[in-house]
Amino acid sequence: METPVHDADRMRVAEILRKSRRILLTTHARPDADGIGSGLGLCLGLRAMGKEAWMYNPDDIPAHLQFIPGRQYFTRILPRDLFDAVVLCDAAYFDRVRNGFLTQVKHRRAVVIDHHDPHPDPRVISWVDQNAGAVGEMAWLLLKDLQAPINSETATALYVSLISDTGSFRYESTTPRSMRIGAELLEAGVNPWAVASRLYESTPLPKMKLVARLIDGMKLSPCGRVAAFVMTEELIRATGASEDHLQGVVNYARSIEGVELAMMVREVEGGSAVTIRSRGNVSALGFADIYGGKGMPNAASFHLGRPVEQALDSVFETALRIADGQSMPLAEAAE
Ligand SMILES: [Mn+2]
Repeated sequence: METPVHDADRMRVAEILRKSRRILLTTHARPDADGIGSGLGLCLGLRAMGKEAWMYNPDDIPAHLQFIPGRQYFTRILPRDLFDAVVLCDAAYFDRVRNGFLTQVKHRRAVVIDHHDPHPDPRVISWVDQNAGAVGEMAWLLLKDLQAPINSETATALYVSLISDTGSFRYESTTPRSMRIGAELLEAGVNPWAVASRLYESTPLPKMKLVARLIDGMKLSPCGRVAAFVMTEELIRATGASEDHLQGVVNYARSIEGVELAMMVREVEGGSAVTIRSRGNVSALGFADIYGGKGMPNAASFHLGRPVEQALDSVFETALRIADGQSMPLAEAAE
């Protein structure tokens, strides 16, 4: 549900954009589908209003997101012009774009549009809606406030943001509003299968080969609730996979029936990087916390100063204890 506070913040942001002529959109470094989709969607919508809008990020649009419309307005070179407004999408702090970003770009107003934690600094003009499944939802509402002409390209960019951050309307972040906005974006000309096939059914062959090898060599607990695999440099080389392809491979282990805690142990300099994914009552964050790691309830990570095989054995044992301790009460309660 939207609160009046959000409405006031949204109106304030809309007012700033209405008055701005040159606008620079941006998102956090190593951008994802929500940041790029909402940023380029806003960029296209604002351009349709006759404004001069650009999107900047120090990192390139990831290969699997290059199809998002509007990339002709994306730049990795920090523009030197003066902007009436700089707008950060999908992050609270401008330093997440790059260190000192706000001091490096000439601007009159700085604006944050985000759906994470409320912005701690009241002096920053921010609209934060934690109930938004994706920032693309917020961008859509904003463009409607501004009565921006919205064509199928703008709608497609926003739709990419929406289905990515809601897991195609599967995650708990999905609300009736997410689905209503999804419907409106389809009415504005989005081809849902064209987008879904680019996002979810275009896995590069090396990645598929990598996943096959990993699942084949995966360690699975007798109870079937804990799964773990080791990612070595040799395996990456042997399958021809690239860094991009490692994104999300741990989710394949979590997606196996019965698995509640999945781990990827990767060979890195000085030891192992452990990535955790969980579901149900098992907390990935609680697990990572034991090792001084960080993350979100169902996705966390930490570093361990041991070689991968040793690290795997050690975390596997801990994982079994955690899965036992945290899942049984839920299972009992369900009976
Ligand atoms: Mn997001």
